[in-house]
This record gives sequence, structure tokens and C-alpha cells, in this order.
Amino acid sequence: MATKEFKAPEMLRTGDPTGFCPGCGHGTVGRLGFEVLDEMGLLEKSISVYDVACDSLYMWAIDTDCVGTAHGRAIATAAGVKRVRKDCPVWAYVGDGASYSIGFQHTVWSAVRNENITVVIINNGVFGMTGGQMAPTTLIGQKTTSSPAGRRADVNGYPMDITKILTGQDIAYLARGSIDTVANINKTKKYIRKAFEKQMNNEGFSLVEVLAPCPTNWGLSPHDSLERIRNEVMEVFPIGEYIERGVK
Ligand SMILES: Cc1ncc(C[n+]2csc(CCOP(=O)(O)OP(=O)(O)O)c2C)c(N)n1
Ligand code: SF4
Ligand SMILES: [Mg+2]
Repeated sequence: MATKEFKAPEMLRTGDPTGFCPGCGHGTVGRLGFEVLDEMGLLEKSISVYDVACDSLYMWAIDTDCVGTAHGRAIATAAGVKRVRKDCPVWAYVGDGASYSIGFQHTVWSAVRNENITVVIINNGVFGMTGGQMAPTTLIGQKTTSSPAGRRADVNGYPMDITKILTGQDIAYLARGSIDTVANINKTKKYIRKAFEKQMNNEGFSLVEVLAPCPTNWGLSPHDSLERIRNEVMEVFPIGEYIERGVK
């Protein structure tokens, strides 16, 4: 993977080449996306679309064509970019806060229109960049900075599950992976590869959600964050392939 000389903006917290907090899931998930593009020989032609959230920190370290968008607008922008650059692999790499709340309409309507793009959504259960507020994916009982007593179903509703919302929708591919173990990282990489293959075959919309840790806002060590994904998050958000065009 090509990387360019890193000039860390002062706002980055760790000073490492991406700026992610130690143990952050973005480091692994974003890398999987770029590795897949590289292995498919598509990295040079690829266009990565991100928004204002922790996903944007990746783009400081990656020497590929990127489009930065306002918070929650990456999926709509990716759809527009793809319409005018049909030969390029285009993906939106976004957070769960962005794609399931402020930008939710773009997630759903890009799927309904079966836009020929790939979307990778990092489900870390919080609005990470802004300090760990409750997101649509926050679990019942989970304490966040905007739900200090824990999320309540009677007040906040239940965690939003994209696999239920898009059930039966005529899209090319929908899967959920996790990065809690090496085996699941490898499985997630296969899902992301399949998603890009669908796009390059012009089959339409492909979405891979990935369960990923945000140790900083979960108040856990990187190790315990992975345990939490295994023991709590996966119970609510099962991993696997949900939609594959032509496969019922
Ligand atoms: C239009 C707009 N609304 C709100 C914000 C503030 N904002 C920036 S990042 C963010 C949360 C990001 O959470 P998520 O999309 O889950 O990504 P994460 O950082 O968790 O990976 C918010 C609310 C903004 N920058 N612009
Ligand atoms: S706040 Fe969370 S999502 Fe953002 S870089 Fe830190 S660990 Fe990653
Ligand atoms: Mg998030």
C-alpha cells in the first residue's frame, strides 16, 4: 500500500501515522478496505469518500484519491462520484453515527436506488469523534456521555440494525463482520472483497458493516474492548452475510 510522508496536524492525539487512539477499530477496518483494493489491482483507480468523523483521520496517511465530505454525506457523495466515474471503484468509509442518524436517508435511498457503490460502516456504538455520545447502535444499558445512566428502550428506542432495515431490499450485497479475532478479521476482509467485486461487476449497492472498538469512549482497554464485542455487541448484532444477489 502506498503511504505518503505523514504531516500530523496538531489536533491528532497520538502522533502516530493515522492519529487513531490506541486500539481503535478504524485502523484495522480501513486497512482491510485498502488492502482489498490493492490486491484487486484497483488502488490507483479507487476513490475513497469519507466524512467529518474519526474515519477522516485515515486519509492523512493514505496516498489515494479521496473526497472529504460534511458529516453524514459520504454515501450520497460516493453515489454522485460513481455516476460520473463509472470505471472507478468508489467506496464510502463511514461511521455508524453518520450513516444511521444524520445521513440515514442517504444510506437507505442509495440502497433503494441500488447505486453501484460499496459502503463500509464502522459500528462502534458511539459518536466517536465528538466524545462518545449515544448513537443509533448504542446498546440498551450502555452508558455514553449523552446517556450517563445507560440507554433506555422506553426513552431512546432499541439499537438500529441495518440488516433488518434492508431485509429483502434488491441490493447486491449486505454483510456484517467483526474485527475481534484474527479469524473474524479475515472473514471481514472476504466480505469487503466480495462487496468490491459486486461493484466491479456492476451489480449495484454493497454494504459491509463492521463491529469495531472505540476504547477511548467505551472506557475500556483495547483488549477488553474486543472482549466486549464478543460478549455483548455480537449478541445484538450477529455477524454474517445477509443479502447476496441471486442467493436467497
Ligand atoms: C453537519 C454536522 N453535524 C455534526 C457534526 C459533528 N460531528 C462530527 S463527527 C460526529 C460523530 C461521528 O460519529 P460516527 O459517525 O459514528 O463516527 P466515529 O467517529 O464514531 O467513527 C459528529 C456528530 C459535524 N461535524 N457536522
Ligand atoms: S475516539 Fe474512538 S473511533 Fe475515534 S479514533 Fe479514538 S478510538 Fe477511534
Ligand atoms: Mg461511531
